[in-house]
Amino acid sequence: MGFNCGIVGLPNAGKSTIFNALTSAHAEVASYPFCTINPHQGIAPVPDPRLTRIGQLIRPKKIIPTTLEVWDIAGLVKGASKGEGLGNQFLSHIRNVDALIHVVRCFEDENVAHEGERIDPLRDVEIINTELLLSDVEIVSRRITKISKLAKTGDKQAQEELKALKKIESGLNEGVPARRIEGNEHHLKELSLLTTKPVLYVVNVSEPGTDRSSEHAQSLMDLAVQENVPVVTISGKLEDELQELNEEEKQGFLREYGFERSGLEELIINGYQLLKLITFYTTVSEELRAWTVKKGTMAPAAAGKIHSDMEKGFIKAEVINYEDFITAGALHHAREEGHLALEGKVYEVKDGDIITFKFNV
Ligand SMILES: Nc1nc2c(ncn2[C@@H]2O[C@H](COP(=O)(O)OP(=O)(O)OP(=O)(O)O)[C@@H](O)[C@H]2O)c(=O)[nH]1
Ligand SMILES: [Mg+2]
Repeated sequence: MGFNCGIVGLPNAGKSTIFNALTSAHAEVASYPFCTINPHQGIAPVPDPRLTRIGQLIRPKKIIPTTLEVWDIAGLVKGASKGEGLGNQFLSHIRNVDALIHVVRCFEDENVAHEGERIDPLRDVEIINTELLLSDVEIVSRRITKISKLAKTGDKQAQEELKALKKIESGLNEGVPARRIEGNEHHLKELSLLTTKPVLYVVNVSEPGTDRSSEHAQSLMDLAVQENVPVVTISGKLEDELQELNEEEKQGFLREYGFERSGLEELIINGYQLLKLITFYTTVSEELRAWTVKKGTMAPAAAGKIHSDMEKGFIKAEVINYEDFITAGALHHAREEGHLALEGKVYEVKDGDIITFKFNV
């Protein structure tokens, strides 16, 4: 099971461009709205300097990064939740993702159509957020109708759920996303509401200094702070072009612009934090590999990521922390220096652990 992000935003916000850059899959990009009709699914490798560093020290035959799954869907328009545009169908595509990447257009380009007279990121964000809320209201009210009948028969559990749902419904109607309505977690779980999902705003700007992008972007940053939503600024077009370059050219280019890493890397790293994900590493038969688990995952479940047999037959985990490994400079040195810990079934995997699992088959 991979971790999933769904990209939402207005038509021509640059969703497919960013999706392409992320996945280097080539979804159709065009300057007319609704270019994307079917959702596209892609795999984004997670850039990971630690993986590179470990690789330099142990020189494996193969290095395999961990990945995020990304879904690119068609642009939403006002009324999407009621079936307007290509509508509700697209919202249903992202019901099951783990998090939302909300792309907001800040670049100016007279050849690319957009909502309204001018570029206005605050208006755009509000349109999308309203559609997500309305779509959730519909789901909640459907559930309310269903559960009301049960509640009338005197079913205590149904009555309690009904009370919680009504609270959620009125919150949504006032514009409060479900993720900010507290104390209803177990009632929310089954509904897969869109506004319970963690969200990240991606401000799609033009190349540095070419238009009023940065002014537009600032208004969005302010909103993001107010809403407590993480935000990443990237130039979709630039990032997509960067993908055409080899690693060396890319680094040179970034240095020239004074960036430490690409906006795309920034986006993925933030996505990771947003999803509360951590990375652990395995080195088996000359293959160094990074794996992703949710923070709080126990060693057997982490082994199960690799193979279900390894979870079933789990005996122990031999763990060397990344920092200790780097200090020691080699796995056997780390072992000799006493940095290898033997951990059992109740060990919670830590970010950066280098693990060898022992298991029965
Ligand atoms: N100038 C400029 N143009 C961009 C940028 N990002 C995307 N575009 C252009 O905007 C147009 C629309 O981009 P898409 O990525 O197809 O937009 P979308 O959000 O997927 O649109 P729909 O699928 O119709 O919802 C294309 O012509 C892109 O080349 C950018 O950062 N700067
Ligand atoms: Mg598209």
